[in-house]
Amino acid sequence: MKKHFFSGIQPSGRLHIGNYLGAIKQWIELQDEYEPVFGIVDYHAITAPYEPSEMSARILDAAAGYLAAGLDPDKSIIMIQSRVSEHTELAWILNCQTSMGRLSRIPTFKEKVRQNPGEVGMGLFDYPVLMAADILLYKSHIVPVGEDQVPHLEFTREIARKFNTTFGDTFPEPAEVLSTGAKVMGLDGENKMSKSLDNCIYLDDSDKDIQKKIATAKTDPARKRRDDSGNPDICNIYSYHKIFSTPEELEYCAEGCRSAGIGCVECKKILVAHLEETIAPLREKRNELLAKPDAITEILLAGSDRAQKIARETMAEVKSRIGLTFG
Ligand code: AQP
Repeated sequence: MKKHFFSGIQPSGRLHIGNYLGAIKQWIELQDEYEPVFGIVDYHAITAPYEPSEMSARILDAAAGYLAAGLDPDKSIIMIQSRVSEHTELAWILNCQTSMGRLSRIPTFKEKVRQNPGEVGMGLFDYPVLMAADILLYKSHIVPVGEDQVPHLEFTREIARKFNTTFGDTFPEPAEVLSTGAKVMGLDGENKMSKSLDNCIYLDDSDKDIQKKIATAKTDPARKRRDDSGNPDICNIYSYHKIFSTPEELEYCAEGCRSAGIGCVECKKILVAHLEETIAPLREKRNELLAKPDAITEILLAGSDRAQKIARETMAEVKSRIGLTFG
């Protein structure tokens, strides 16, 4: 029997290259070795303001993105979080083992408060506990995530340790698995690429969208004219080159920038070609899949049922450990 692990993405907007490089690309590499559970984590997506009438379409869209990128429903369990109520049930039990002080110190929470000072609900505060429940429910030993999620994994290990110490050995302490695109910066060059900040190259962007976005994206702010030399180390476009370009192109762009041998326009052109090459097949496959929404729905419902079988076993063990076994 292959081991399981859980990872997921919120249906809080269109998938972007940060989601792809930070998470999905690694998921595909791991689906032969494990039987992973990939969630569309809709309970997480309702922790920020959203439009209820759009949620089902967003879930379908996320699933089409997963499948287009290469997730295989015969190898991986692709599921919807809210269809497996054990996620929130375990979150409640873990809540009872969590201090408010610890949650308030998690950097992602502090960042969300900074971005939306008027919108701090309990759901947002409690987000890491639900995420810990998602992971521990499937007894994950590893979790492939982007760098932004590392503090949540640290918290998950702590809560697993605390539960094990208090009630007996139940959960493994999961380790994060980071990829080369572990932190993709947004087009603004200031924040990580994020659906809610709309600073993204999306996986369904057209070639034209990509060209337009990169043409207006910030570079080294000190390089004002073509003849100025620049510093690739502080250029956001160069940070994308590091992910997408060949070593020769990297050298060419870095050297050309420092010596003013090439301008930002040429440097961006090389990047655009790579982005188009990466995104076009994903976009086309996604559109094909979305033309048959019933087939996607079937995969999601079957995946949710498979996930629930595993989740129920864990919950039976958890309830027995904590003494909720009356009758
Ligand atoms: N910019 C990024 N670079 C690398 N990895 C990233 N991930 C997200 N942004 C980047 C990884 O994608 C997975 C799913 O993330 P999520 O959608 O559940 O939540 P998020 O990290 O909060 O993503 P967004 O786009 O920033 O969503 P919003 O704006 O709704 O909060 C995770 O593994 C994450 O590391």
